[in-house]
Amino acid sequence: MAQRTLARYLTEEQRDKGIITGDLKFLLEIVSRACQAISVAIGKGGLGGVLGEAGSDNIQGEAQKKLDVLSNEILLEANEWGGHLAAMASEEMDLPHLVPHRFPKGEYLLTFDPLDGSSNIDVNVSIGTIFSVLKCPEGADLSTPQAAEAAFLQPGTAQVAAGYAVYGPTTLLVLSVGDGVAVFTLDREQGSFLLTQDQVRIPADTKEFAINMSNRRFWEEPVRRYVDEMLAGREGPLGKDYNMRWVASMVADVHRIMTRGGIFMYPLDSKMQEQGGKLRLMYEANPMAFLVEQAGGAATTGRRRILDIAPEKLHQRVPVILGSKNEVERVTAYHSM
Ligand code: AHM
Ligand code: MG
Repeated sequence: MAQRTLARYLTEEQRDKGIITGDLKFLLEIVSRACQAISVAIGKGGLGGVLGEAGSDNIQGEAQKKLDVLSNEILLEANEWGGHLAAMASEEMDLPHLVPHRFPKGEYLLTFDPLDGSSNIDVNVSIGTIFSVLKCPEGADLSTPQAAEAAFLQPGTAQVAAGYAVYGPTTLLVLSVGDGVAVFTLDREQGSFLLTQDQVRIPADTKEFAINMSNRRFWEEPVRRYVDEMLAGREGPLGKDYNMRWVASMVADVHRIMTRGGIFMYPLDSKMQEQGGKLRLMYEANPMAFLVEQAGGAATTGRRRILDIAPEKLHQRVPVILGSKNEVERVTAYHSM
């Protein structure tokens, strides 16, 4: 049987289920090409002069790495000419990027975190790209980048596709077009992503959690209670021993959960009370929540389902708790006691 490339998978989804359009297929194929280009740049490391600081700050005041800037440029350039997009928004850019006048415009909006896990770039640990696709509302004002922001402010339930690439020992593309989650592995010789797993399922129960424990003193009581119960192990109220993992690249931590279950938490803490959390709704929380739900897991802020949040601004941040359903439901319930 012929190996299923990403393009073939998308064509079959289009033909058999009718859930994606030709433009969406093209868009996802282009995004996957951009991820391949990012993977090549990352693979060169010190030889390609791509490591280290870029010497600039992004909109959130975070120092940009050279690879943050390069990955952002690769995604913008790959996507602006094809006629499938109305506009793009990125974690690394203050305002949306409009399709230049010289190119045709399409009906989709693309948001991305071009290089997630920036603190892991220079230490050769897995990093990734996260993306989300929305439909551009009819009649949206795209006359200026400022005006275009409103078109993006749609809840996560409106996503038509979401995915991430992990640049690890292998480069993977994990994708959902609203019909379960599929995993593609980059065949470097062939230069294409091949389907290696379809209909990923996250087990409802787990014995593994992921959280940055150094923030413990800043957490809210429900999260502290839940983590303390897990640490108490077999003798504690949960009656089992837990293992802990924290890569500090959301893509890698979420991918482990996709593979063998677990719970990931970047909860609200008193240090970032004002910002609303650490992770970004449009570039990180929504696409990951979409994928996790499509794989049978759950994703909340502790207080509500992430995908139901009506965004107020492009760079909004939210607390994130996601993964194995029963565990996410347990800690979410603690927030309402
Ligand atoms: P980034 O997009 O600037 O890389 O930040 C997001 C990352 C996530 O990938 C990860 O879960 C988190 O930040 C790690 O934060 P911390 O360094 O506080 O553990
Ligand atoms: Mg990120």
